[in-house]
Amino acid sequence: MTDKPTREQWAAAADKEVKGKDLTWQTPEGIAVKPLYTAEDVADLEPGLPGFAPFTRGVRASMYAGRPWTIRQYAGFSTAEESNAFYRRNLAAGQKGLSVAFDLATHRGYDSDHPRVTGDVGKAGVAIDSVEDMKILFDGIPLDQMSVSMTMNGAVIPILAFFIVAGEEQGVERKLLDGTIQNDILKEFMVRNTYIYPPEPSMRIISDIFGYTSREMPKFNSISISGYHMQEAGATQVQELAFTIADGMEYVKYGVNSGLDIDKFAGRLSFFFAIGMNFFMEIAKLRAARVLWHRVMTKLGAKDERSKMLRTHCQTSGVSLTEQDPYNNVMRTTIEAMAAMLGGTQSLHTNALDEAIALPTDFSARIARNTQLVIQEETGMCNVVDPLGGSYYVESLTQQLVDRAWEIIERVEAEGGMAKAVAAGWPKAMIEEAAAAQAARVDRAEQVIVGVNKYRKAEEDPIDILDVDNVAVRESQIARIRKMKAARDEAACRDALDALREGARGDGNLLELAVECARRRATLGEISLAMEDVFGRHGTFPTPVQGIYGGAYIGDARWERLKQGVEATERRLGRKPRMLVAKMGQDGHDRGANLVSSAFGDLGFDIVPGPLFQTPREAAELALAENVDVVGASSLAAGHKTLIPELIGHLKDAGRADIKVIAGGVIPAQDYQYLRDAGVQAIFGPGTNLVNAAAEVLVLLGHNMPPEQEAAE
Ligand code: MLC
Ligand code: 5AD
Repeated sequence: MTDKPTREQWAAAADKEVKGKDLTWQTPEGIAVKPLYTAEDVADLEPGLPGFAPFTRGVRASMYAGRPWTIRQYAGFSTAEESNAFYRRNLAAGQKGLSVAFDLATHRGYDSDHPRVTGDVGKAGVAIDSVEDMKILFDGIPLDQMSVSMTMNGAVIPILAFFIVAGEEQGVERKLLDGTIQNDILKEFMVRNTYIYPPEPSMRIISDIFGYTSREMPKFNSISISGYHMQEAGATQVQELAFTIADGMEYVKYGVNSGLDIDKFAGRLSFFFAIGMNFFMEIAKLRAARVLWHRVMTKLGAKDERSKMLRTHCQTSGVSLTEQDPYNNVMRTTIEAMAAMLGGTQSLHTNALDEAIALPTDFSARIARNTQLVIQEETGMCNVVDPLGGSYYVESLTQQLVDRAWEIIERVEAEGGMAKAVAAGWPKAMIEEAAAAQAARVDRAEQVIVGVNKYRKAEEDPIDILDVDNVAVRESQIARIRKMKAARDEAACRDALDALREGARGDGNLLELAVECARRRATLGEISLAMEDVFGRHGTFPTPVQGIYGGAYIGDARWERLKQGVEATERRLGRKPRMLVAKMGQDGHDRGANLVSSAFGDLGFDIVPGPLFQTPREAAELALAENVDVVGASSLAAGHKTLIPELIGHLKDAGRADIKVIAGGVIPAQDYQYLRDAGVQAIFGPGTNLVNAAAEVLVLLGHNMPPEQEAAE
């Protein structure tokens, strides 16, 4: 009998094969992943059994063998009628739960007739102005039988009130309403930006919802504590994990401080994570999240095991998908969906292949949904609980993620909790630094994106995409608002709104008061405004990170030439070339804008980072006041065809047609000519290399760039 080979012998053999090359992989979260894991790596680790604390292996004993995860596709666009029809088609084809995407006007508490939202109505989600719209949205969908998730954070009070009243008017008792409201404001201040009120009253709203739902809606998940948007904004998995768990802790503390018994509401807290392309890391992340939540809830004094059980929804990663060669996105989503289920998610959304450029069509939504159906019904993957349990690598990664996330959670706690950390701004800065570092890795092709920075096609084949006519949607919404207002009992509606305003001043339960407003046919804008009268509206200014993107290019010959180009332009202009990075409409997706500001700033441009949510007129006024040479309009929520031409019109009216306007973001190729005809001088879609973009802008500014130097490398 020969002796078993040792780890040392393996190392020697591997070393020989690769001639001594170091095979350790340094992940973006700073974890050194070795090429081999063995029993030695997990000697002290015992993951336990599924359905038992600390739930490393899953929250149910039987997991998918007993019941597969919920196929819950996030969707919404145009009017309530159109979204309702889309939901019904999807349910008929195998989807199991609903998940509502609202438009940005709704998110930010504006009715469709508000002048600030002309570009946003019905675009990134469905327009909901009142309980009448909500009733249409769920027409023919019994709310006591279908679980419904609603992604709403800013205007959470009116939306939840409309939902409750829509149920009431369907004949469904509140106690039977099943679903989830996102209701996670901390990550809005950090990364997603659809807040309305300042932090303090926003946190009160959450406690009020915990209070109301724990009393009245025992089946309803009162929050979906979300790391998804952190990863989308560029967070590493460790950051996503740590800040999400820390957010959860903060909500629990607020709930307890508002007088609630922890075990009365904690069992209905739920979570939401992104699942990106780092396959094993994502699986380990979900396992680690459960361990961490069990740990913190025990610390916070929960007794009931259900309070310590982390149940989660997952969505495959939007940012991992590409405009280029879009069918690759089907494979990416499949891999991510597998990671989500191997990690033990309770509910899953799989993105559509046209994600990088538009909302799903029936065609792309079918493939996305079928991705889950194929995994559930064809592969046998659901028959064994936590099939990766005991994998040396996965168990070891799980523990490393727990440890690293715990370090960040301890820092948050030492500094007084997540609300304070968010106010201080360091989690956001940390995420933006990770985003800038990642952008540089991708632009330098150190991180491969197939079809974008490697194996790129010479010619892209256009795909059919969904286009929403927001002018028509807005008109029909306005007509419905008018009709409803004409028919309502005006005095009763005003009384209900006054009571809400008073409740906001005092300590009335805001949701309870808003339910009465909804019954009285108050609109979303009116309910929001009643609270805004007391709480005010919150605004922030971006602070782009410096030196991270440029730092990755130190010593790079082309980067140096571009810097010289910026300097030459500066000499010619008598000052640094100045660019306003503008965000117009209610589109709060600021990752792209922040990256452009960082990269261009590092190259020597003078950047004016525009505030979020400007109207085209406000953006034009800022451009004039700051005397910029270029306005870069970043658009990710489909408002570009309305907002950018309007901006150009204002600049022209002011006699400053010389200011160059460029556009970037989620802009389908189909719209390029329309924008060019409107005067847009350059368009940068998803997957743009920022160095190439800067070169193009310098040429626009009249810099004479030797062409052979500026061909994209
Ligand atoms: C589950 N059940 C089982 C079982 N598995 N029973 C026996 N044996 C098993 N193996 C039971 C559960 O106990 C539960 O009942 C019921 O079945 C439903 O299962 P669930 O696991 O709770 O699933 P679900 O209802 O789908 O709830 C999942 C959730 C929830 C808890 C994560 O919060 C949710 O659906 N979240 C979705 C969030 C979402 O869609 N967000 C979209 C964000 S998009 P009981 O009675 O115990 O409840 C976004 C993008 C943007 O945010 O715009 O930025
Ligand atoms: N319909 C479907 N998916 C949507 N997403 C955003 N809005 C919608 C919508 N209306 C998805 C995208 C994005 C993530 C935040 O949610 O995948 O990345």
